[in-house]
Amino acid sequence: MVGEVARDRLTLHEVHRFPNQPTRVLGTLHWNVLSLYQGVLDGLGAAAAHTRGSGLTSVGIDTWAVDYGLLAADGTLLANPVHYRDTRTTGTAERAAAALPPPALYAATGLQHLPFNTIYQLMAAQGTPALAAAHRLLLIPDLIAYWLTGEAGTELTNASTTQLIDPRTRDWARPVAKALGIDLTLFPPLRRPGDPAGTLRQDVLAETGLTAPTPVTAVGSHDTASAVVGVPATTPDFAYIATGTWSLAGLELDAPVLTEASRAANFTNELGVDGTVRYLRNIMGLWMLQECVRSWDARGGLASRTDLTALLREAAEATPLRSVVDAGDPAFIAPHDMPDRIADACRRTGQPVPRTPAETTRCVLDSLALAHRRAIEDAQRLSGRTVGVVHIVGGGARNELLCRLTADACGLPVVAGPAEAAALGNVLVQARTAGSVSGGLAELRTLLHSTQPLRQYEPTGDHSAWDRAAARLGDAQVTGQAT
Ligand code: LFR
Repeated sequence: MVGEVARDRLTLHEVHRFPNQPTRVLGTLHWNVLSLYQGVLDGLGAAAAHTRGSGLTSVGIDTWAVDYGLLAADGTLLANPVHYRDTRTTGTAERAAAALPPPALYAATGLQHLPFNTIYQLMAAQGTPALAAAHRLLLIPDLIAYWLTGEAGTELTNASTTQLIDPRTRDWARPVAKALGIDLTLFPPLRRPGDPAGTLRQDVLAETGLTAPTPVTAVGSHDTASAVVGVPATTPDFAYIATGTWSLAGLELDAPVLTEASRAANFTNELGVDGTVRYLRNIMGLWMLQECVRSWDARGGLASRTDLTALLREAAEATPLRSVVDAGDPAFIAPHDMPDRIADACRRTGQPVPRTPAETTRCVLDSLALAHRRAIEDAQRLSGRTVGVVHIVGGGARNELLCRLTADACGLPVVAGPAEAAALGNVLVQARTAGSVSGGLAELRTLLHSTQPLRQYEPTGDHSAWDRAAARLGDAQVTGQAT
């Protein structure tokens, strides 16, 4: 994505897009990290062509969180990074809890329990040859930045998802690492969004057609941190839902909430840009629908690819709230057989099993809207803040049915867009470092609001129908909490 930013102008051009296709090798799910890096190089080449020789002011990288590559002393990648949806972490949370009880872990890190948090991945990797040989650990965006520049750092917003950062000091939680046997010297020094992160190497310039010097700037390298910068809020009383593969629903706060009630509700205190805290909960998101579509396509063969537009139209006409599932349930994390897992969950909770793809789609979207509502209600209760508007950003902002159902479920107006909030938030932080724009997050958001197309949805319908649907799932829903 190439952004052009001035005081009163903000545009984004998609110059290249590439698939991210994980591969299972000997039973372990890996990222194809070199093919992703090739996609980045091709994208930089397309960006160079787009600017017709005038070059780029800066480059910034964001990706998903928690995953990492291990490097040898000479910088060689020792193994292909493992995908967080791999099940190698099964059982490590129990081992971690024996060394450090969950309440103490939460008090020190403020992170929600997700089975794939980096601490659990590192504990699962203990005793492996790759970890034994590792000289350095780089989170995925830091790994890409290292390959582009030759310089290594650990960007803070993404580091906060490792569960090795204290959100009060915004520095390493050394006692946590010690208790879990994790070697913090593997991580290069922390850097913050807006910090310089090197310049593109000669070979990268030669391959992409860019000119020297092209600086790399640290941004909110966790995609969700950049997406939250990209929320076009005009008032402070907003909640956000960054929807795509995941739905990350919550509030932007000045300080972490580390109470036991917050832990019980499995809320996270990930770090944001400009000293903020992203107080949110992970909800399965459109992954559930993407995986259903993958299963239906596989069953139907190439001849009968799912028509998503038609499917969403039929889902909009399907019976509302016929069955709902807990969209916070970690049972939905792993790939494969999603329609069957959804059917099982409906059966288990005594609800009708969806019979058609349209009914399953409606069940997924109703369930996501219900989980959105629960997260936003919990976030307000736990932080003592009140919300007047919900912003939906990310790819899900294009899904009108999801936006409408979320407005109805929350009983609040929803402002949808931009779909490319992460890319916009990334670019804005770079632009501020470069001096093209100035101000805090409020000023950056004013620019977003005045330049990006947005859609508003007012809540409609019978609000109590959502209460009744929530009651069918009971109190344990939508937390994914480990005790
Ligand atoms: C979204 C995201 C979430 C994180 C998950 C795994 O793309 O970054 O914020 O919890 O992916 O890394």
